Amino acid sequence: MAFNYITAAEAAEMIHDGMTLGLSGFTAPGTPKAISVELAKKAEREHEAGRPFKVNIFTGASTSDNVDGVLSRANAINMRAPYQNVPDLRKRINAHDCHYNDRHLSEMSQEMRYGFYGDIDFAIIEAADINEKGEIILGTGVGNIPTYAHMAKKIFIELNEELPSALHGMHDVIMLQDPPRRPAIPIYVANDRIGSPVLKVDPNKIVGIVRTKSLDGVKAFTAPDEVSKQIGANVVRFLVGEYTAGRLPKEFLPLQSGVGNVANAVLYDLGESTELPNFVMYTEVIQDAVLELMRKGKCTFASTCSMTFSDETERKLFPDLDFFRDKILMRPAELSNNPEVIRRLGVIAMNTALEADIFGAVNSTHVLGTRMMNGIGGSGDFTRNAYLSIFSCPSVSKGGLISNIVPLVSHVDHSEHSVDIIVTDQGIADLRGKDPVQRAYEIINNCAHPMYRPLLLDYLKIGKGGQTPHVLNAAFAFHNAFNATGDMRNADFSLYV
Ligand code: 0RQ
Repeated sequence: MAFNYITAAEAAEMIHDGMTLGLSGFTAPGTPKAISVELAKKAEREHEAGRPFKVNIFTGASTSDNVDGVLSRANAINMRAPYQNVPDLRKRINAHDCHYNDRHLSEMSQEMRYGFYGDIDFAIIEAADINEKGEIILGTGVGNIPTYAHMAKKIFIELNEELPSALHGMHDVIMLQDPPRRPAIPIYVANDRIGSPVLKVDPNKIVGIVRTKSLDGVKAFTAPDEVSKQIGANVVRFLVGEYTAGRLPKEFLPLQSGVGNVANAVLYDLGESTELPNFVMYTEVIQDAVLELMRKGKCTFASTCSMTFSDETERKLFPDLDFFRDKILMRPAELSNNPEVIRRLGVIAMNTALEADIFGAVNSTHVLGTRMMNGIGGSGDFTRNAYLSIFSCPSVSKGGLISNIVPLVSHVDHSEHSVDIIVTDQGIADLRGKDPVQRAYEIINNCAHPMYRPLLLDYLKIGKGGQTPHVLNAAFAFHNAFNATGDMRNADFSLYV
């Protein structure tokens, strides 16, 4: 069938106040880039005319400034899920201008199908190619688009000329069946393929194709700072210790790694390690470091939801896809982050904390307990189901004014029941097989910054017993001191006990 080629502005005109949009992609890669920009302009015009205009936006994970940035500056987002990381949207969320539903990424598709969020008016899909049967070669990220496309009443395609059709064969597209009829997921090794290389949609639902031409806009990593390097070295030291002690199988286990500079530094260090064997990844994002590890042969395969590469790396990758086609498989989030598969494969999960407490609970999302940073993302999907769950963070933030090891986390994303190892620039705390007080000494002595250790030990001393000896009215003394004086070192337990 002949498709209708339209402009992004024409597409935006078809989207009305209160509608729900489901977008392809996961992080910036794979996320549509043009219609949302025109939609933001439309929202501004509508607001100037005194009319309400907001839409609900569902994605795979975070997007880019072209979606969350422009739309939140235009105050055009009503409901947003399941993850974001854009400063302007963060401001809207914390000001309650936007309802943010921070969800486990593996659950978003199924919850959408279960009807928890209502209908989808438009799916917007970034594509490398499409044929008249509605078979789409997706871009560099998948996210939840199989479900959104299936449920959407109408579909827009953004056909991005920067994306080579040689991406064909790098996707494993599937929509899982829902309970009570979901069969076992037949992934027994990371590179078992169970879906289709293309996303099939009903061509009659496609109301317009918008031509675009732009890379994903991910910035290149800066060289890791000293603290990130130290954390990376400590994670690798821990893994080497486990491997040589025989607590990891000879062929090693698949790795999951979060995003950011620390995650990138860890992967570089893994690549340098001569004591660890070659490895595969079962993860949700792969960053620049992974491509280099693949060229070296150190990482032999990656199952992921997106290739979160910088533009510089994408430019080098696209002419070389023949080399990478059997080494990278991009899957929907309900598969890349699937608890059943993560548990079966024995994934080693490596994620980042904002703060951890002395008993092993982790806060990944809320700055000082109240302000949303990004969201839980896929960290919970992996942490809860991993063979080994590792969290890392610097021992202090803001030049030492904040200790990232605190008596009690100000918000819990990952409880002590799910966290095995905490790593900071100071060292490694191994929480396995330890009771709460043993864990507290392990964390304080190995992970807390030396300037905070005496204070944390004091907190343990004022405890009056119990399995987890918290002193409830003193448990937030660090956070209260920061709020009152701008420095957690001013925590004074005598004020509370
Ligand atoms: O603030 O930027 O003003 O200096 O928080 O801190 O150390 O640069 O951390 O960029 O690695 O992000 C947990 C947010 C870490 C991220 C988090 C301040 C600090 C700085 C950022 P400045 P860093 P990173 C894969 C899995 C959840 C989702 C997830 C995240 C800023 O990793 O969102 O894991 N994780 N997904 O100064 C107050 C503290 C603080 C603090 C740091 N304790 N209190 N401020 N900061 N610690 C990805 C996906 O799911 C797609």
